[in-house]
Amino acid sequence: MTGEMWDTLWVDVNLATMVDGGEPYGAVRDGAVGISAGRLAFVGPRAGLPGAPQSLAQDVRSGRGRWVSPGLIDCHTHLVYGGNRAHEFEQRLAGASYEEIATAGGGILSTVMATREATEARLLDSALARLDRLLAEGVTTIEIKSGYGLDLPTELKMLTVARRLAKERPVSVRTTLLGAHAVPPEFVGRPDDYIDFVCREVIPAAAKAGLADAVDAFCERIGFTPEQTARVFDAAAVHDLPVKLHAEQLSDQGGAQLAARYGALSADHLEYVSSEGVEAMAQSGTVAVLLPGAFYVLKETRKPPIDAFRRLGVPMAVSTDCNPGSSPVTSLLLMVNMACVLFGLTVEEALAGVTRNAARALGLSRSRGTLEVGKVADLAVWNIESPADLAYAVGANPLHEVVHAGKQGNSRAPR
Ligand code: DI6
Ligand code: FE
Repeated sequence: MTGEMWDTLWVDVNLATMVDGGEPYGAVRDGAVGISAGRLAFVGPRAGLPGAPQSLAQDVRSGRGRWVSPGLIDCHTHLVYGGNRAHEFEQRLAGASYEEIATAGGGILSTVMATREATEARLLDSALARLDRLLAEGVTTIEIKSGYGLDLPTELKMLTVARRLAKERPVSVRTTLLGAHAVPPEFVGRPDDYIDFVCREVIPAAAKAGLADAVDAFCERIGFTPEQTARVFDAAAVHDLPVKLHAEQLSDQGGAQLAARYGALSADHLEYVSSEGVEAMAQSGTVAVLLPGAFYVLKETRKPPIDAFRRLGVPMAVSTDCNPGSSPVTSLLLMVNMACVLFGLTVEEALAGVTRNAARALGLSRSRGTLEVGKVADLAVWNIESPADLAYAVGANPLHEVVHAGKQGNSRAPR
């Protein structure tokens, strides 16, 4: 080959490129993937390679017929937090509701106390344990929210820990400031004053420190009103930060319409979204992030309107919502299964939900989410017969190895 050789060339692999519009899963049988300087330099059938493999790359690897997909993307997590809320799980099993526990001062606020007390080192350690479980299943990009500090130092501490995780492990981290998650004890009965504080102090400080890639809020009876949420979004816009929203998880607040009006990257949960909300999201191209773990753990019975999303072309993503209250989940593949079984997604839709559409929910469509030339070389290599195995085999982990930005990440089995 003339010019530079690629760093790595994978052959004898089947590709689930997850590129939309062609074969199911964007599949390419007997494919090849070339990697150069951390980016994808070739993606296609082996027969389309511009020369003999050995002439193309320093390092030629056989996948031995395995499947390669984009690295998985967990686009909605609260991975960094202190404490544990197993006792609330027991209370809910005994009949208490999530909202009752929150109103009585438990719920999010109990995690706020534990997170304020925890040192940065301790938060890092506990988050790493959870992160490692996600990475072991092929995750290469994760979004992590703040929201358990609700004061300036702790919100910044959480975001700092989230950024540090990307230095400790082969993973890309996107941080989201969720200052408007709940009203902290210092502002009880004064939610508007708390929103002022978030807008005037927390968002500017996080933006100035480069600690936030996006801003989120919890628009809910036990969270904030659409008006309060709009003020948070206005403050985010001042700092050019994209927005996302916890919308319509427990009740319909019109949050989806609000998110759409602000061109939000995503609206998340959406069990109670109205048809107006779905239409607004379709117009604005806002991704619907589905969180079957929270639906399952809270024994929710109302499902997000999957048919309406499909009909109107609202892109659907799927995520763990990893958090200590409503979704203590550290398996993205389990969420893929649950999105199919509980919500009725096809396997292809669910896998698009943890790749292509998850990238879009993070504003990363140009660099991640599919196997396409020019994108970051984030790959998951699987011991499976077909992509459907990833949704079908509950509790199995067929990951063989991971490549993050062109470099071999954690592998489960020796090659
Ligand atoms: N919705 C959720 O699912 C998480 N936050 C939110 O607004 C749960 C947070 C928690 O219960 O700790
Ligand atoms: Fe959440």
